[in-house]
Amino acid sequence: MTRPFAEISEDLARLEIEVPSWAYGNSGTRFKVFSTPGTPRTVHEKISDAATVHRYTGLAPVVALHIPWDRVDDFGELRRYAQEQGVGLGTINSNTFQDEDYKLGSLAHPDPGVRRKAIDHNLECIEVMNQTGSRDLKIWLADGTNYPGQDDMRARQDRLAESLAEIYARLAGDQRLVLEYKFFEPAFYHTDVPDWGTALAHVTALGDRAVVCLDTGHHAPGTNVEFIVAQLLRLGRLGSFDFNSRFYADDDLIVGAADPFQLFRILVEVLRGGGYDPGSGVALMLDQCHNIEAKVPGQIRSVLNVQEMLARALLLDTQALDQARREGDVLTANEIFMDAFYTDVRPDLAGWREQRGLPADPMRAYRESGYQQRIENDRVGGTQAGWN
Ligand code: PSV
Ligand code: MN
Repeated sequence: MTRPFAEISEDLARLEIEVPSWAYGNSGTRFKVFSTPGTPRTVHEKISDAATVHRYTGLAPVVALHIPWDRVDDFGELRRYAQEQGVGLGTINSNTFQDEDYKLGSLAHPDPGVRRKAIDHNLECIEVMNQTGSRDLKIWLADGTNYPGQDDMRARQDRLAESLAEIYARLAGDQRLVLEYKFFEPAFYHTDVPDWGTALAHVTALGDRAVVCLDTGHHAPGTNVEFIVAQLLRLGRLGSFDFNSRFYADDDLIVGAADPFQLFRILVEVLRGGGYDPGSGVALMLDQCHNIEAKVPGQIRSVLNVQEMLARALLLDTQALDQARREGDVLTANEIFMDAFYTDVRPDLAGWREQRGLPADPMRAYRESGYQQRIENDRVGGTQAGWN
């Protein structure tokens, strides 16, 4: 028992996914960063690839940038270039985890000089946002400690709060500070923003324009992530997702690859909590790396996976579900939920795409387009983009 596909057609058309520029560059595990033929050498080439994903799917109109990986002299020009390619520039991700100075942390570092440097980097990112027209500054911190006694965890929270307050004060208009949590890595004994509760405490102290980013790979195994989604939406503090898939840790695999059912459950809660309503402010972003697969089709697969699970979540017969719940009919409620998940929406989605002038099978259309061969032939020489 599900809603008919025709009923969800218009809602599906609102889906906009923000793709990460770094998904198109070489990135990787701690062991080996493999290079792929055709990998972009410049930010412009990353944006062309992202625009290609959008052209074949209609799903990815915005590209998130990471500073300094995507630093250019003229962000106004980059913005215009992106527009010409048919995409916009989205979230600016700051990076205070790759400089020697940040060995013992950044915004929570015991040395005020290092904290200053990390704050200034985030202020520079706000300046970038002013030029790119981006709404969100996303902060993920590698801050934490490896050994008990290494630093005063409580003092680190105070320093972090102070640093964040200075950054937040610089935001203007509708700009937002989005704080991302992660329960471990690269710090292993404790991280300074390990969980949604800590992130929530910090953003609440900052003000209305501070919200939380939920990276699906940043929880302990077995965590009920959709509960966190429900709670943050309920409190009006879910700012964005970093979607990806994990088997063991922060694996950064293609979203929906490891556990499509979890993605479905998350999207059900997003719908339930108004996170997909127009103007909700929840950015559906990917945070992935493609280490052994080709990157552009890897991103196409990713956005299609989100679309498929969103379609299934939209098909959920919430009226029938409410009734079963009111009647305390546990098994019927579960059956209605599973009916939506088990519905194969692929044929309907193929028709839906064709009606909108998109390829019915974007993966195949990309394979047959020659784009991959073209970038592999053209992009020789120069340095492939990566994590440095
Ligand atoms: C940290 O693991 C993280 O999830 C943050 O979002 C970083 O910005 C990103 O990965 C880099 O890929
Ligand atoms: Mn992330």
